[in-house]
Amino acid sequence: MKKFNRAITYGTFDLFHIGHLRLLKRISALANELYVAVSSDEFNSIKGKTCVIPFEERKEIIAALNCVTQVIKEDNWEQKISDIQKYHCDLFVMGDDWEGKFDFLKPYCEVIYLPRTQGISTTAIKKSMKQ
Ligand code: C2G
Repeated sequence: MKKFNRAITYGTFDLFHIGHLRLLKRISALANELYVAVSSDEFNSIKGKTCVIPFEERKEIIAALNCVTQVIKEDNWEQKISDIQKYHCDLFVMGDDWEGKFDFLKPYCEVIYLPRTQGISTTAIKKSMKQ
């Protein structure tokens, strides 16, 4: 048995890379199940991000991972509390570029921020694609 039953995490996961994978694998080591909320294309434009890979393909990639139990859609900033309650999550995890930003979830579940994988980012990949 792992420390937690069901973890949830949120992200765009555009141009899926080793930093995304390492985060998801580390979360799955903490919980029996891992739910991943993938940002919709519409929500990404609200986040000020333009995606290279459309939502349906980003969702398909995440859903194919052994360590992922379920993929849901992230449509807005406000859905986290209701998601955590709806899916009975006892753990919320994000990379530490979000350190402290989701502490309002602490009354509902454990909140953990894990160190990001250094040296890789979707932005860097996009830049190298342009050259
Ligand atoms: N990440 C990481 N290491 C990297 C790059 C990303 O650990 N080198 C983590 C981020 O910290 C995040 C997750 O991978 O927890 C997904 O990153 P993004 O796709 O960039 O997601 P983001 O735009 O941060 O969206 O409501 C929350 C937002 O949807 C998060």
